[in-house]
Amino acid sequence: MADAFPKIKQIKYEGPDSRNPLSFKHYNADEEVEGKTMRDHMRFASSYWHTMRGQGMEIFGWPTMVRPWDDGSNSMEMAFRRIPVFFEFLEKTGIDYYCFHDRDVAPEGRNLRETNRNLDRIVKELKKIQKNSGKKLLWGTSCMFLQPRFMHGAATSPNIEAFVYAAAQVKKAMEVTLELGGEGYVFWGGREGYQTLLNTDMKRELEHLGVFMQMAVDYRKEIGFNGQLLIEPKPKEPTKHQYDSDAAACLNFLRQFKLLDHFKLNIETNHAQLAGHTMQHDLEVAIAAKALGSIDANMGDWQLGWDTDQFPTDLYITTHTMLCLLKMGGFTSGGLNFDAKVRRESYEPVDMFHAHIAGMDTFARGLKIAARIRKDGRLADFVRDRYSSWDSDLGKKIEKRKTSFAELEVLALEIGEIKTNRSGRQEYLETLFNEFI
Ligand code: XUL
Ligand code: CO
Repeated sequence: MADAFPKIKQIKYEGPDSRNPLSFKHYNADEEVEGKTMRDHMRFASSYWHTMRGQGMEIFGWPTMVRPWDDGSNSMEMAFRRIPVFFEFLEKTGIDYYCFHDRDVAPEGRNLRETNRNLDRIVKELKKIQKNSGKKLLWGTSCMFLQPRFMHGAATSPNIEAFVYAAAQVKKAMEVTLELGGEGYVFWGGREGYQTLLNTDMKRELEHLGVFMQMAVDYRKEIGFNGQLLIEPKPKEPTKHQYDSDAAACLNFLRQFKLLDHFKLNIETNHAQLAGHTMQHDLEVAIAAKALGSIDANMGDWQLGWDTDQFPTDLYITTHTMLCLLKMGGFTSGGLNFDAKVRRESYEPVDMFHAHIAGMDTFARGLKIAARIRKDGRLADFVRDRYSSWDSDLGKKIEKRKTSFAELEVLALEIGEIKTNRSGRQEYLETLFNEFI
């Protein structure tokens, strides 16, 4: 184990009254909520790209986060040196899982063969340290958006060579995910979209994406990878329109290409917001289709129109998220991955701890609040009661489509003007929700 954070001890649960900033006030891993430990509810993961590769760089500013263990280079030597630092971090925060892109953990070589060799050497090391630490891979993915060869997209590029390269890259990334016992494999459509329709054949690009995903399904079967395949919606950035724009668009794509049985969705808070939705909206869409697989936990800023990937500290969002998860019955292979980065100004290594503690505590509170809302029952009762007219014989008849427009017309004439509408009580329900926050 490295000693990159010599002044920081294991983060412990000290309860809400603790004044120690490096402690959990609400996340108590072994505490049970609705018959399951918090650890098992959350299945927290840290993302390698932000935690280990984030440097606080943006278009107006150079890196601010010059880590004491990192020389900022993309060498193999650095790739090896980061691994024990990351696992020390996971150990000290009590986070059980991690996620990575192929290129986060190992640099590209002079050609694909050398790149794959680099990755193999690093994966060997990751496998060893996973075994010794008990930490696990939640999901792997491939980075097909940084390198200039993917400037026009990967599977949706007008250049067939980009498609070919992407196929080889995903093949390898799926193999290493299997090798590391990953519980899932994520496709986030890095540049699968367009900048202008003037140069774009949308129909053709989507068909290529469909074929690409079908080949991924084939390869998953071929290598005996039992992890869950996931698509992560996002409406824009880096391209102006990303094809996987939101949960509904992804489900439609999966249905069109007969992929629904093979994929679930990885819903990210900030992406749902960029799509003009709430996180709760996209979760409900995914859950209704039995397709919620995993969550990228972060939050955006309503004043900014881009993906700020902030650590989740908004109790309303985490409470709604946990309400959705409890309703669904919890994760099977998914988890809460902090696809989140510390602000550029929070440049000290200790901020990595503050940030993850903040996210974990905010989710733990969200879980406890959600469980109390469910136990109280008033919210669920209200919703159930709101639809009670449908619990009638007529309701069953319509829901089972045992009736017709003509039959309903006769009824409508009998009913006359509707006098049975009831208030939606939004303001009352918002106050009720607040009672628990
Ligand atoms: C980008 C994003 C990605 C995916 C993995 O906005 O969320 O980091 O989670 O490729
Ligand atoms: Co993400």
